[in-house]
Amino acid sequence: MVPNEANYHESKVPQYTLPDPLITTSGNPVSDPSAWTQERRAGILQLFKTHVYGEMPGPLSDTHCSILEEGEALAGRAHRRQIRIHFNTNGPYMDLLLYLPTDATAAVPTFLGLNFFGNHAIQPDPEIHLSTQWMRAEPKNGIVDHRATNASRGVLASRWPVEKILARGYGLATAYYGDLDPDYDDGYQNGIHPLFYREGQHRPDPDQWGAIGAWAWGLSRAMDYLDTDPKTGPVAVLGLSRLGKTALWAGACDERFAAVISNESGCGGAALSRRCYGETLAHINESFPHWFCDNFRRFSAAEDQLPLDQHMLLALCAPRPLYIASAVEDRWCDPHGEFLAALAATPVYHLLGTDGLPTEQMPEVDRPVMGQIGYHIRSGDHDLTEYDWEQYLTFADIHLPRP
Ligand code: GTR
Repeated sequence: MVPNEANYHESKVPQYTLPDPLITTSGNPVSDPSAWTQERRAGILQLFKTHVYGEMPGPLSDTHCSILEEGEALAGRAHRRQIRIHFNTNGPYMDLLLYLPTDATAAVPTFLGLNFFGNHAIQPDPEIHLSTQWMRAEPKNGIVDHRATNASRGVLASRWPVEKILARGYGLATAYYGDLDPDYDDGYQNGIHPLFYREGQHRPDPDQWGAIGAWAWGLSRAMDYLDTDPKTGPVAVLGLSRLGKTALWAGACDERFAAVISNESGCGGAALSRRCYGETLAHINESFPHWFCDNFRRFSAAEDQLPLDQHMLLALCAPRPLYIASAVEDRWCDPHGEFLAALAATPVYHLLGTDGLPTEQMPEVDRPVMGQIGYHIRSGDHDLTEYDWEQYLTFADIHLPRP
């Protein structure tokens, strides 16, 4: 099926009714926090597993870590550590790059996010190991024949203002998403999926994880490591675009993440699917058949049949701090649909005793709002910018506890 052209007119958004996160599938109201925590939350999580991102396995029992390198960085202002997380004895691994401020006297809250082109792409720091595993199938950013070269060192530095993050007293941890699963439709042969196939299985079942599930699984393995490190405090998980979808899914599945930040995650992320504005399920399933579980394809051009919508994914983060960021020119991601999803998740935040999104009106461009849910729509296009980071740092100052 060839998807229709994207709709960019509010007047052409179809009439829709969102499923109510506070009414169970059997029609009962969820009226107290324990009914949410003990029942409804698990029910919604299961809906997302079955229909959207797929079931995700737990950690492997023989996962172990080795320190690849450790030293001073950024003229002595940072302590850098590179950790190789081996998922099993001889199989694939993920390299975690961690920067901590050297002047910290106690554990520091830390941002964790996957990156697009390898750890070495986030900083021109020559000590960072060149990612050697599969690269995005794009002949740019110093990638030749799907392999990183030295020409890709620091190419994504604008998205990772390490000095600013450290100067504000935070740590930063990142890993390359291709270490977990290469971002193309390879029938799930080259990433971590085969580690979990039962005998005779060659691809995930229709309700089992796709690439987003695998990337989110990797974020939880990074969290396993950070949990063991006395120098890192609460962890905020964040990501841009497909990695923003991933951050939301990781935050929903793994409540150890103390805060969740979605930077322009759009369709299949923070944006409401039923609005069919910008990218639709038909577009995304056609272009990226490997991102979601196979069951999700049943909802291409049938959004109203979904037993959920993306506001319920945001509600799975409640009552933890959640930040949703859009950009005004990034209409493909449906900024208004991202805002409306945050608003529609707010009743769950209220039930759990927090304010959620502190406004019902879509804020002006470059005017962030910060309650337990934060939101901004900044000027410019699809990207993770210093402006975005400044809001996340302020949001973290408000919400992430320090000892
Ligand atoms: C686009 C895709 C979006 C978004 C983006 C990205 O092509 O349609 O859903 O995820 O890629 O990840 O950069």
